[in-house]
Amino acid sequence: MKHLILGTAGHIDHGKTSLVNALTGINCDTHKEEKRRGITINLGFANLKMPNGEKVGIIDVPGHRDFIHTMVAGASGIDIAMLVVAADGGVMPQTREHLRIMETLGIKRGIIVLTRIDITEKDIIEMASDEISEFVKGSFLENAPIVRVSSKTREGIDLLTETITAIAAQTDARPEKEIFRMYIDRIFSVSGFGTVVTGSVLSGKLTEGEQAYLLPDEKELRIRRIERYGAEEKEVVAGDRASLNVVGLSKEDFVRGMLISDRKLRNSNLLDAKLQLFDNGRNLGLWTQAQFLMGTFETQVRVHLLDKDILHSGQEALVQIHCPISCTAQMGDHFVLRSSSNDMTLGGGEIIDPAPLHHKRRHAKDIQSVAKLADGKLVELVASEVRKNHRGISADLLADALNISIKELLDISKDLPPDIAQLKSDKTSFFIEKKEANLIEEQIHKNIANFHKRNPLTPDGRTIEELQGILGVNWGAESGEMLQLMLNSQVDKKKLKKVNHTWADFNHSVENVHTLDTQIAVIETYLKNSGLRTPLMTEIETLARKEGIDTSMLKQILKHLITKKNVHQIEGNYIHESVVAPCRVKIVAALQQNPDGLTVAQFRDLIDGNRKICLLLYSLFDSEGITERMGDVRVLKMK
Ligand SMILES: Nc1nc2c(ncn2[C@@H]2O[C@H](COP(=O)(O)OP(=O)(O)OP(=O)(O)O)[C@@H](O)[C@H]2O)c(=O)[nH]1
Ligand SMILES: [Mg+2]
Repeated sequence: MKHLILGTAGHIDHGKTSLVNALTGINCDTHKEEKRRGITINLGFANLKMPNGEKVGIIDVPGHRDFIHTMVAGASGIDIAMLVVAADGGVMPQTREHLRIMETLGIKRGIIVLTRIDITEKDIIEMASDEISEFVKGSFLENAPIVRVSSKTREGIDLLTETITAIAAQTDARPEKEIFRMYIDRIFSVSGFGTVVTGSVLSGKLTEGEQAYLLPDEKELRIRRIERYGAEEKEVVAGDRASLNVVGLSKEDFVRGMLISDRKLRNSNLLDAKLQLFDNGRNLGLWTQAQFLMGTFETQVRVHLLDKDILHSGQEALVQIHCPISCTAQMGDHFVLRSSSNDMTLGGGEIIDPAPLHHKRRHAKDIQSVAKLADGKLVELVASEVRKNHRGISADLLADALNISIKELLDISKDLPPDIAQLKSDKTSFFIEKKEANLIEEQIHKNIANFHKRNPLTPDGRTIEELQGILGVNWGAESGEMLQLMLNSQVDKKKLKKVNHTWADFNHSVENVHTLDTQIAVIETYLKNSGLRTPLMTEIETLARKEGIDTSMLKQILKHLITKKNVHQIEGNYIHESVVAPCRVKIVAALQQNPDGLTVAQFRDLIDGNRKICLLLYSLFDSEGITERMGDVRVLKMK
């Protein structure tokens, strides 16, 4: 089953609403004001059951020139255009304007309907038909069928239904995109149900019970019930008119232009776009105030020309659009631009970058990169986003930044330009510009080399947290993981090695360091010669200073001696193993003789030392698993 929406278009009073009524039996002009004035003001919704049993959604738009923004909102989600021209009226201003708008919105298929033939002379109908054929030349309706009907007598209505069926068969379903997006075009409360919103599903699908978001507010919603053409459904997909009963949204939360999506999408006040002006004599200067219409979203914007100083009527340019409010767009979204006074449609175009940098100075390089994106290649947009993130970006954040799904991103990642590197882990991927990755690697090596220079006696290098801080690779929860991948690859290349949770230079080795041999010897000899008189730290420091060893170097030397097991650090005291070893032998022998244990005083007598060293040694032997404490005495620890 195909999911398609057909939209009417055409000048006021040419018979659009009457035609929809004749086709479907549904009268779209339901509002009091519409009935009173005899014109359409709001969008109308209907559906047509085709002879093959499938349904096509119909949106009826107003023809009045004051309601062009409503027409744009309605036409934004349609697949097939039905341009309605009264045979007794011919091509009129909004026939022209609506056709241009639909072309701008990227609509590719359509039908032309000549109405009111029951009240029009035959030769006038012929003239109108010729006029319209001439008028649509060069547009997407050039080869569209022209069907003559009377909504009053129903002449031609069956033929029109058949024609719609045939066109629907030829129309491709919307390209599959994963993210669900739907502009809300109506919101109302239904007693017993709560809030209901309707719209044309632009992309993706939504299932009953699923979680969704109101954008740009990011309010969380739940989809309680889904209807499509008045019947309950489990899901809606792109090309459907959907009616969603949502939990978590009240009418007060709603502002025109809001979207429903199954994902939080990024907003921006800046948009890069390709703008085409209509050929109606209006030029644009470097900066122009204009009315911007996209889906149901509508705001005054400032348009900044990027690659031209003046944009002539009928011409195309790259522009940066400055919105006063956040806008949620995707690459390829279509928009319409009207004059600020809202009396004329100026043109329209396509979004290139939904969240660009501010191109303040119109640098040639920036414009070139926007121009590259203008070809509509997603892979270029991805590359450009990666280049904006000097320290790399995860697949998740990248997809979020571009309002695309991770699957879409990973599908095209193999086609990324050669300056972009992809680092893959089991769980995800990271993207970074190669020159930036090289820069980070260089910084890593430089930093680790410096660290070794300052800490020659430790085999350790830098921890990942330290490196992350130093390099500024700190853009999110996963940035450490990206750095880890970069470090692992350096390990594979034998440039780095992993030492005790740190990364060290591959060739770094304490054994190779002899620059401090003299200083080490001074400290070690001092500790050896101190014997049972445990030196105070201040005494060691004084000696070190005299020898030109600063505090940080002293710490390293002590750590080095401890690592080599030449020195013991016990409760802040440093005692050489040559002092400890004979005591160890003596106490083991004595305790073997005295299974009831020895007190500190007895130990003191045994080694002829002081109380302090005895306490320290007992504590050391306890930690070595030789002795254990039993009340006032130490005994041999039973193995
Ligand atoms: N005799 C005759 N009258 C028609 C036909 N179609 C429409 N009309 C009349 O033309 C007038 C305008 O018709 P609508 O269907 O409201 O026109 P519309 O294009 O929807 O107008 P807007 O929505 O305001 O732009 C109404 O009075 C209709 O009754 C037709 O085929 N034959
Ligand atoms: Mg109407």
